[in-house]
Amino acid sequence: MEAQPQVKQRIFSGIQPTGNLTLGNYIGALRNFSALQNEYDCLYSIVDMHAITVRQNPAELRKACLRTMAIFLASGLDPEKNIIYFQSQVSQHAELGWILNCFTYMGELSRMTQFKDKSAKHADNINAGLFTYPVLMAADILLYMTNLVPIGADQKQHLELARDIAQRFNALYGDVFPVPEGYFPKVGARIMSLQDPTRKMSKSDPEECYIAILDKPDVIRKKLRRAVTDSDTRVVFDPENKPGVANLMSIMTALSGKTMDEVSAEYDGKGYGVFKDAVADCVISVLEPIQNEYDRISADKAYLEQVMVSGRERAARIAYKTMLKVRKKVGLAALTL
Ligand code: ATP
Ligand code: LTN
Repeated sequence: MEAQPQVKQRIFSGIQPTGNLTLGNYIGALRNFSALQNEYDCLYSIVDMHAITVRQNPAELRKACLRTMAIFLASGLDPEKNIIYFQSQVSQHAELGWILNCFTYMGELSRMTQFKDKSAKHADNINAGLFTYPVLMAADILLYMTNLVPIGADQKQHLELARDIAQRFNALYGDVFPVPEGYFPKVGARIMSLQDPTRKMSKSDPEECYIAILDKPDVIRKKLRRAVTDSDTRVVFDPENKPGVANLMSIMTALSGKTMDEVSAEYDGKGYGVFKDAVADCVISVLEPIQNEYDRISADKAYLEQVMVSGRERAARIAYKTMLKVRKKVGLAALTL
């Protein structure tokens, strides 16, 4: 008998088109996206519906969506191998999101730390979407029968909830959804702010706190020179007592492939100035080629449009199939006669 071709496992991940993508997004998520593209069947989405849980300028949001897609492509994602698309253009995300809302408890959502952080940050707009955000994320993942989700450490709690929802749904209706696993980078799952290394680097924080993927070399160098360290001079990995230095070491380790011990042996005793410049060299050598690709790709609007349309169509085909199944299980009216 002929051997059956092995069906590839499915990957889904999303990034919000809010502000400028950072080095944290790159190391925590984007870099893994392209590393996994050959072995898995991948969907990578620009999750614009998640972005509107915080008030956005409409013209800016539209631009940020295209910019994010161009960064996906510039970082090495092949649009033939992967499905790259805008979340809001596949309406089944919202449809499944609603259904899963009915299988999620208020108590579970109130425990989400991102909700607590974001509602403290946007106290004037604590809307219901911000509260149910993790349910839409669960819908994103389950809509494609996803097995693996590459994310940074800050999304672990949301993924756990998606797993709980999948298990709850399966317990009621039979094995509908695979229970998705997280895929976290070994180093750099949580890159910290350059100005407050006890908090995660976030693209919605002030400029000097993060390195943007599109920051020019002189800006990168300046931001790293000003990064908060400590009054000691040792280059050793001690996240508790030396969070600033530990963060810079993580960045270098993640990008260069060197171990913490190698980085320490090379720079300990040379002073923070020399070490920071070496980190800058390393970051620039990774980001500069991406920036060049970005300039080329973002000038080609017709190409971006083509990727957008093809991604949307391919994603929608899978989403439609899942919804036929889910609607049937839950008892909603069939879509076809
Ligand atoms: P915002 O600041 O607007 O909340 P964000 O950068 O935290 O944005 P996303 O754009 O949605 O959030 O993040 C996309 C991916 O990047 C997620 O997988 C997230 O875990 C990862 N990520 C975000 N920040 C970091 C970081 N500092 N270190 C590692 N991974 C990160
Ligand atoms: N919640 C994530 C972005 C996100 C996502 C997803 C990640 C939305 N849907 C599905 C992985 C899978 C964030 O805020 N970083």
